[in-house]
Amino acid sequence: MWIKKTAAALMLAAGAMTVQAAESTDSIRIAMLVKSLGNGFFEAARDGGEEAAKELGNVDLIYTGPTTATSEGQIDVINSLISQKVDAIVVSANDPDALVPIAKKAMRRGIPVLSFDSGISKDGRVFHINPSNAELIGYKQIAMISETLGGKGEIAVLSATAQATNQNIWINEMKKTLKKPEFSGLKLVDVVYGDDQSDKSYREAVGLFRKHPNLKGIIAPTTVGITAAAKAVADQGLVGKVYVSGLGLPSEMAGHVKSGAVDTFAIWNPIDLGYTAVYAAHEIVAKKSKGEPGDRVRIGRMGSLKIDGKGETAMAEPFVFNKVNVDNFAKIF
Ligand code: RAM
Repeated sequence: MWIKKTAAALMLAAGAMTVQAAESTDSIRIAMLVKSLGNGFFEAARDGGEEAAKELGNVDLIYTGPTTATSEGQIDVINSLISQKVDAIVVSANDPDALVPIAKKAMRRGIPVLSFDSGISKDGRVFHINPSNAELIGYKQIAMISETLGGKGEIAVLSATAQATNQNIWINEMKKTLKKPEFSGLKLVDVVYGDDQSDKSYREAVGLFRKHPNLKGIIAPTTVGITAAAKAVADQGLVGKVYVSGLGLPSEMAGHVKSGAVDTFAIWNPIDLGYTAVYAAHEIVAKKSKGEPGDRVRIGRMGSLKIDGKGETAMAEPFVFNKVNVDNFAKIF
């Protein structure tokens, strides 16, 4: 910071034209475009992004997203970010393919697009940051509900939107996991979508109870869906009869673990994920890495990311929460 300011002061002495150049290269504007606003998971990712921006010193973070989780809404936002001439976009995509043309347009204009959390297909981004290995995320969710239910019973999935890249990949992995002999006692009877809206997710959960009277478990691979489903279980007097598991934030789930609607759930650190996405975007804008397959991208306190042959990278393992540890983490995210 001191060096940068001194350099700017020296340039100021040298003349007005140099000052303009110094100003335009001074701050890097990185937009974090999330699936939808009002989602605690992305607010934690934003906090991580802000931490990275502060640490890097020359980054301004623009946190943005549509009000509902649609690709149309995200396309409008990207159009406006292109007109604002931001320096980079990190996006959690509502659809793998629908965003490709607009993301390509941004990249043609010199704005690198990275996806994180929920990916854009290969042609629409420099690389994608997975929070964790998809197979493991799918496996963990089946293993958690299986343990709670003693390996037996009807289960359903309450997902986010029907087009969400990340949830669809995880559901696919869950279906593969269910074919393993150790999970043969579990029967997947339905997959429904709450669109990452609390009220719709709640209604879908209640609909599952009505449609499947023998339902024993709901897996919600979304932080919005899991809280809504847990609330529905408690409200309908189903604690002890139907268990909810999946991916949730300890801060939103602690009460539901205590009510008994939830035995275990998992997640990775959303603050670290947001920090990583913004840090990595900075490295690309600053031309410290091209982000090509095989490259390693530096990410500050998180170490580095290695980009694989498909232009993707994965972070840590999902962490499992229960009544013993949930309160400790609830203070963090
Ligand atoms: C919701 C979103 C997000 C997902 C988490 C687990 O907040 O759908 O994309 O990663 O849940």
